[in-house]
Amino acid sequence: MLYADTIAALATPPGVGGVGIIRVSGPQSLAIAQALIKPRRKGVWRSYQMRYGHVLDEHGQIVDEVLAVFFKGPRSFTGEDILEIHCHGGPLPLRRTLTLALAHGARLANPGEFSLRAFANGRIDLVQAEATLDVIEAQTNLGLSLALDQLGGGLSRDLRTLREQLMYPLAYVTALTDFPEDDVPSEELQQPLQQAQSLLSQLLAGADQGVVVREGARAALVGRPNAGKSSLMNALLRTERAIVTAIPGTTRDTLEETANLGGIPVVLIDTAGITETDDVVERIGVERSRAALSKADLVLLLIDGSQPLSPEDLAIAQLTHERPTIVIATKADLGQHADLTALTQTHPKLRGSIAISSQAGTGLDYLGTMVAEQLLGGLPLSDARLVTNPRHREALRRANAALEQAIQGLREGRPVDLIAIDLHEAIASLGEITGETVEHDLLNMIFSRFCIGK
Ligand SMILES: Nc1nc2c(ncn2[C@@H]2O[C@H](COP(=O)(O)OP(=O)(O)OP(=O)(O)O)[C@@H](O)[C@H]2O)c(=O)[nH]1
Ligand SMILES: [Mg+2]
Repeated sequence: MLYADTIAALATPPGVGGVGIIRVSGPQSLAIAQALIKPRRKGVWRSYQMRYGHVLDEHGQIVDEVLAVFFKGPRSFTGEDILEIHCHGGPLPLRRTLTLALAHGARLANPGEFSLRAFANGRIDLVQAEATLDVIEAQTNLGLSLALDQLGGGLSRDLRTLREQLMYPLAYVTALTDFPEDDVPSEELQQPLQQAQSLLSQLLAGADQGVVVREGARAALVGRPNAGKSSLMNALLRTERAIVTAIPGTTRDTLEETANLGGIPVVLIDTAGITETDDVVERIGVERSRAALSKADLVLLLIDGSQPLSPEDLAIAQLTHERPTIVIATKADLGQHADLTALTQTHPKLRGSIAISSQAGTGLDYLGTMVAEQLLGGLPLSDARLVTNPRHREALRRANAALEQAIQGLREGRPVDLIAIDLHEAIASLGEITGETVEHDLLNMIFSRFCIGK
């Protein structure tokens, strides 16, 4: 066991709830259970068995009525002895129980320290530790199922396979470095390397999509005043988030809210209608609209479909030429009077157009699918295993580059020690993902993102 000290923390969110859990991990866990809790039934603390009893303070006074479970290491989340005390979910019983645990030898855990211990004790690898956080923070069902796959070790298995495929060639070329006059059996080494490369490419191919599913993307709704931006925002959110009126210039400031579109958490940015104006507030709003536009991954350009296309619409369309754009003709329930040809034919980054009605609800599902598909790079969601974490994607890219170099080196008959260096580099990059070869600073950075008690 790596840690001599025992940590404790509130594992449930602070505040009032039905139940609140104090979690303790480390060699003192059992002693703390024995000192703190008086079980109703006599007997010893057995692993995985829940016991009913009372937490008593140093004077023998009852602090709370609790259920408690002891997990004997190494078959526990952290790999250490763990005690979980299920208190009533009020701040006072929880705080007093935690204080008692600290008085009996535990110290307060740092953010993510339970997961860090699980990692350090070999219970989970880094991918799984990060996936734990992703499960907690998942914003859509799709994000959740990808995180659960990683938590279950799906990605870790692929990475292990990759590593094994690279190990044999590495061992071979390393051995050959002592016999530089020997021929490299290039053919024999190419095969496992190419297998590895094909798996690596598969993982990388889905990674851009995976990262979007996990991190989400930003879509700005822009257009003339009264085009129907706020109405669409509300319709996509299925709630009356933004103020809608018939008065042009209703929205003054940008407004952000996350919607689940096709499994992707999309931050929708409602903006002030873009127009020439002398009104100081409105002008600042328009500035913000332009800023939102320039930062968006995707622009939703709204044109009031119930009116003919205007020069203002075309001028606003000009502003969107730099960014991928979907053109939306609004208010379809009033009839389609805007001819969008002039606009759609001149837009260099047009990604599609659609007529919708926020009021009647028509076209919204299809719009959601269009947005999701665009954000996924114009492709349907890959059914391969998805890498979702940008850190993993970055390491996979480095592994891939090194591997490519090794394969080419073999083909060109480069010195074996150079090929060994490339293979080493590839394996090390893969190890960074699972945490086998990872810098201490990076570990700290990753685990400090967790909350206390996780
Ligand atoms: N018939 C119909 N009216 C709509 C639809 N969408 C919006 N409207 C009306 O159009 C007017 C303007 O709608 P908003 O959603 O406030 O438009 P906006 O683009 O946010 O306007 P600003 O905030 O002023 O830039 C309101 O009177 C809405 O009721 C629609 O699908 N059908
Ligand atoms: Mg508005």
